[in-house]
Amino acid sequence: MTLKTCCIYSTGVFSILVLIAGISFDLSSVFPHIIQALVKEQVVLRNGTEAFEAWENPPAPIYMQFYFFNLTNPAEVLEGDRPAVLEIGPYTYREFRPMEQVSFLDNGTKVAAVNTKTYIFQRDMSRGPESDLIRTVNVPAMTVMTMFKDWTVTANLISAYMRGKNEGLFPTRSVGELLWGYQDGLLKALKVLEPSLDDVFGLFYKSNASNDGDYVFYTGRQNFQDFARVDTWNGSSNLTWWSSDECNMVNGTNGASFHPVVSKNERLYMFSSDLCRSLYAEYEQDVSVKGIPGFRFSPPSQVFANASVNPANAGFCVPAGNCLGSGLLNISTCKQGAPIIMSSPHFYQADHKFVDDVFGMRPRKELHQTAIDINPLTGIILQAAKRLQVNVFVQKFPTFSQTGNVRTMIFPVVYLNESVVIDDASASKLHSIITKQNVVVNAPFILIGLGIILGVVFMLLMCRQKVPESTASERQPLLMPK
Ligand SMILES: *[C@@H]1O[C@H](CO)[C@@H](O)[C@H](O)[C@H]1NC(C)=O
Ligand SMILES: *[C@@H]1O[C@H](CO)[C@@H](O)[C@H](O)[C@H]1NC(C)=O
Ligand SMILES: *[C@@H]1O[C@H](CO)[C@@H](O)[C@H](O)[C@H]1NC(C)=O
Ligand SMILES: *[C@@H]1O[C@H](CO)[C@@H](O)[C@H](O)[C@H]1NC(C)=O
Ligand SMILES: *[C@@H]1O[C@H](CO)[C@@H](O)[C@H](O)[C@H]1NC(C)=O
Ligand SMILES: *[C@@H]1O[C@H](CO)[C@@H](O)[C@H](O)[C@H]1NC(C)=O
Ligand SMILES: *[C@@H]1O[C@H](CO)[C@@H](O)[C@H](O)[C@H]1NC(C)=O
Ligand SMILES: CC(=O)N[C@H]1CO[C@H](CO)[C@@H](O)[C@@H]1O
Repeated sequence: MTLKTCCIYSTGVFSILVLIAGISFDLSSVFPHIIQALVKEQVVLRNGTEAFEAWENPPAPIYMQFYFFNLTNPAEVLEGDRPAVLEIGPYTYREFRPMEQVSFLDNGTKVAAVNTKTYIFQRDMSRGPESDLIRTVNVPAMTVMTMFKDWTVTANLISAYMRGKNEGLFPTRSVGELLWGYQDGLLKALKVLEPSLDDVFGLFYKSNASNDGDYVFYTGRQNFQDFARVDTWNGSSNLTWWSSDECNMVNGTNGASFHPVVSKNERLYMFSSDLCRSLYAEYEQDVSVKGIPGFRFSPPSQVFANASVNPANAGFCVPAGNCLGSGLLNISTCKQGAPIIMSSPHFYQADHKFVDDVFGMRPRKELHQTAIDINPLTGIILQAAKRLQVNVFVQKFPTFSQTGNVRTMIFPVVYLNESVVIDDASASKLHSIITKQNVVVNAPFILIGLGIILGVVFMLLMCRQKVPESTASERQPLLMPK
């Protein structure tokens, strides 16, 4: 055998080996397992890892945007008409939420921290200044009236005081006051009787530059699925109900960086203290954010359905048996008795009667749903928007003339959109990771392709070798009998 034929035969053998290797790698999915192992290696909160840095100081800017509903027909509403509202916004704040007082516990399997949030007003991303005036329902008055409605004597005194001060049901207040707090005259007067009372009211009063308590997170060292999951909050480990945390958590993951490797049929659990409960989101569609592929997850409508549609929600009828319609959540107990009802913006996914009750509600999926887009290969959050609306349960109290002839309704005050989009630096880093992973994931197919090409080369070489040999030595047509 010449060197040349030897080469040709090794090509053939090699092509078969490469083919076998490619097919067996593909069948055993060894490369995806290697990637999983690499991800596991990365997904741990340890001083120095990138995951730790991103967790400690989320690199992408988070924005909190508020949209108010300005009431245009207060006099008619007091007469019993439907309210007509105009959406006014956005008023945008940049949200900073670093982890502070970080210390590792239990040999690095857990980490304790507080999450301090600061909101900085962004005038250039807002419709107007924080001094813009909004006409909406008087929440402190509504709260006080709800509390004292059955105490005729006290109610009469309070009602007389309000008449004296000319306090109505629908005053105007500035955006800044409504969000971050103002001293309320009625609460101040009541404080004389009850010194422990706080006379400042604001929807996000005390939320700025403060933390909401002590957290202990899992670092993911023991089990990477536990990465950044909350173990305890203020010493309590019962985090699915009544615990409070201002932010959204994906299975306890605080905010927006990582959810280890996601599949389409998975449920993502989110905890929201604004709702005092946890929600889940399900796969909805494929998306692309800054050129990176992702899965969009959003809460299905059953999450918000009333107890007769989804019996699992019976626990959210408070007091027991007292169910509001679909899409509403009574969080009065969370808010010191203020008659606050949460919903999706514009009552998206809620019973249509709430939309019909207020002129100016236009629910739209793209604008008003909560959604989170996750890159499935890495679990990194590409984009997220948490959207919630704050409403007040308004009703007529015979003991308070201030309520006039107002109809019983869910009155929308403001909705928020807390959103984040992956920053460009992280996006380009992610791009190259995904490219590399694609190469690795496709390695078996590349091997199979290579095997086929080598096989073809081998066959061509075999044919070329045979033809010249026979013509040269015998000088006879190939298939002629001798
Ligand atoms: C992480 O390491 C840096 C530098 O070594 C140190 O200053 C910092 O305190 C460490 N952080 C924690 C939470 O241990
Ligand atoms: C702490 O972790 C290290 C490395 O993971 C291990 O070798 C050591 O035994 C652990 N110590 C305890 C007390 O668990
Ligand atoms: C929040 O607090 C920071 C610093 O304490 C301050 O600069 C900022 O203006 C405050 N934001 C609001 C909305 O009050
Ligand atoms: C909201 O309505 C009030 C009363 O009609 C008006 O004075 C105010 O300018 C409106 N606010 C905005 C931001 O348009
Ligand atoms: C909301 O819950 C509170 C406290 O449980 C209750 O007193 C109130 O009646 C409820 N509101 C509505 C509108 O059901
Ligand atoms: C629950 O929702 C369904 C559908 O929206 C509605 O027909 C039903 O009346 C609601 N039940 C209650 C108790 O609100
Ligand atoms: C937040 O949602 C609102 C509508 O709900 C939308 O108009 C706005 O553009 C969103 N903000 C960001 C930063 O995506
Ligand atoms: C992926 C994952 O860990 N999912 C868990 C999220 O939390 C809920 C309950 O809080 C669990 O049931 C899920 O298994």
